[in-house]
Amino acid sequence: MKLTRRLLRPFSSVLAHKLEHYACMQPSSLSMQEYIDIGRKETATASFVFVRNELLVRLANIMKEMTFLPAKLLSMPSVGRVTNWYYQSFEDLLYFENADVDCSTVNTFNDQLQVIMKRHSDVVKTMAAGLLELKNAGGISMSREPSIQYFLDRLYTNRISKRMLQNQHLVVFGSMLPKSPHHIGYIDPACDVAGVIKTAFFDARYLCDIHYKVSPGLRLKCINSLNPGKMIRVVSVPSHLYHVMFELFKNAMRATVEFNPDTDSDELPLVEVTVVSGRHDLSVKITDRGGGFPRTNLGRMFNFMYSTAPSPILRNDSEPAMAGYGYGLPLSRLYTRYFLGDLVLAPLEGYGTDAHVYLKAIPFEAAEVLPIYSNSSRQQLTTSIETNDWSHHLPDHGCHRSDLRV
Ligand code: W6P
Repeated sequence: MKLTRRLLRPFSSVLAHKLEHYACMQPSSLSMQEYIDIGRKETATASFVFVRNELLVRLANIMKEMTFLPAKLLSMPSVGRVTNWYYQSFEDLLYFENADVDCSTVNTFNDQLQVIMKRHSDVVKTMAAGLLELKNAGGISMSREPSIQYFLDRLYTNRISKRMLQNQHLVVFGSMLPKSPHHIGYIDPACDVAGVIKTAFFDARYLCDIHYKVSPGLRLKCINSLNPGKMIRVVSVPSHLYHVMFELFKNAMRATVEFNPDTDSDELPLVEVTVVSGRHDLSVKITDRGGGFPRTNLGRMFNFMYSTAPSPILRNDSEPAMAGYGYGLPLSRLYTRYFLGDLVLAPLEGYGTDAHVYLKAIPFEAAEVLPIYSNSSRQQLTTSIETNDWSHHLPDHGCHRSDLRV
């Protein structure tokens, strides 16, 4: 059977040894400034040498964590497909480990990177399918669910970081085209934040109009606290910002429309956005009057396992494109946290919701947050927390561990 063969794919002892070797090395976190400097000053061969090693390290670190996932999860067909992609890519990259550092190697390497990027393009979708398979197979002990959330946060952060690295290399030193000539890979050194926000808003509004025939308008306020009156421009990854804002706007619009039935578009309460650039932070507040939600729901809105459930409360299958509450919110928060920003929801139940997005405004400070394989992460993955030592669950835990409070 095809599946069995895949699951039993031979993994040579050489490869196993290399995996241990690279998993012992710590990923190097780069700041936005360092990414820009590499793009501007480095040579293709120097970038190759760095990316070759760093990708192997980042791959090995997360692959090592995968091996400690609950056996039942690992045995799900879709999860097996994902893990095989990782082993395949690790092997593909090892091929370059001792290659001559010259133009021809760099060209072959770049072609291989494109293949790897494509191979991994459906990781999120396929892992989601794997979680659904797990659920349909009777699920897993509640006490192990926090381990899965912990792992998925790290898997997707690791994935965001590798795609950043690969993309930067391929745009600057390969044949991949940037979105605009002044971009350095994914990075826009003078990102027009308000422009990205408006684009995300009108794209979300377009979907909202299709699904509900109505949609709320936008009130956008921009405050450049350092240079009053001047446009806000920061070093940023516009595609990440777009992804986050688009997700938040879909949620805000859906809530606004559903909380105000039989209301024309021009009567719906506006979605209000405030953008403020400070010395350290770029802050965005998105205020909707969509009725908010109870504070106790906060944790589950960022929970991958919970969001996998085709739950009638959170899912409406007749509205796939505006469904919201899928993986959109947890992934968006990972995008913001990846460069040391954050995403926080503050509901006012019965009235509306404030969503805050924070990004680092200083490119030296905007450094990658990367998962590092260690004894501690292995413990998080393998320990089940059965007993809750608090009388009640508090909002924002989102899971069953009492040891998460800081
Ligand atoms: C809601 C639920 C939500 C999630 C994310 C952003 C805004 C909103 N508004 O009611």
